[in-house]
Amino acid sequence: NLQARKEFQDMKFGMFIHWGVYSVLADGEWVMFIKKIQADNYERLADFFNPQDYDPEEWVKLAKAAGMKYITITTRHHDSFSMFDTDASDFNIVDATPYGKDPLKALAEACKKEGIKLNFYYSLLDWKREDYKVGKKGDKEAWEKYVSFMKKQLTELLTNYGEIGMIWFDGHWDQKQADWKYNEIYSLIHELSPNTLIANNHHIQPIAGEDVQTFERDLPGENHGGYSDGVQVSRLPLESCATMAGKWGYSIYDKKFKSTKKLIHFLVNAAGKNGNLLLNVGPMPNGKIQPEFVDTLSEIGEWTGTYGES
Ligand code: FUL
Repeated sequence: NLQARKEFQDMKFGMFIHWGVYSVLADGEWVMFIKKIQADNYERLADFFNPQDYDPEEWVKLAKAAGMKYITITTRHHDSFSMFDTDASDFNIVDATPYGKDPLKALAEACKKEGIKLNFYYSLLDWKREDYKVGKKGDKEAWEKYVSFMKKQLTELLTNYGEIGMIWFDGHWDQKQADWKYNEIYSLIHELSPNTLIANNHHIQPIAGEDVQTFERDLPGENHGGYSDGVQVSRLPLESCATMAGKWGYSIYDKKFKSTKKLIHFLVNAAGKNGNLLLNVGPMPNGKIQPEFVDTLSEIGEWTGTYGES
């Protein structure tokens, strides 16, 4: 969809949001893997996830004031926890937490109201599901089951939240040889929602059906993040994603805050390559964005307000 691609390319600056049940442990979004937490123990975290101070309107206004035009939020990360109302898995924020509400619904409404595009991050890799675990060892039936689980969730995500700008896949690199059935998955997305773009953080050359080429912690054509080795810049719209400190998910240990100046340079350098910058925040388990990020985003907003196009 050329028009939607062009609109995306013109947006230049977006907010990435990594928020999930891992936020409760305040040690980044990889905590389950790094600390080797067993699935049944990890499940208990859901009991403590109650983001009572979550106010999506506040997030959207913060993004807007920073000069951002879109938001890309994690709907389900590698830990398998769904941040939305889903019939495909019980391990989700509505059924498994005291909060019991769908934060994406409220975010979609706030975005619509404020004229901000909403995109969904979706993990291909799953650390918890049996069908993924068994499937990746070669059990075709289990793999088939996992793929249909993903299709079911993607169908929900593309039918229950209004028009979604993009599905942003991640985790391909866990199973480079696997048959991810991109043909089927991408056609499903295009059928359900012709204007929804597809990006995949697979760290390889774009595959048929993709609309945007994404670079993790990198400017297009560079390999500072170590994920883009040998990846050539394509003719698709480009997007770089970056953190404001070190981790993507909220961490109380992560104090390597990047300066406003550094982040503005990154934005300008990305724009200079006609790419977008997707700058990440990892909200706290109570639903608030930490003050350091709020301050830096406000300062970036002063700059974009002066030098950016409105
Ligand atoms: C990576 C993931 O493993 C990180 O947790 C994060 O989501 C980043 C944007 O992509 O591949």
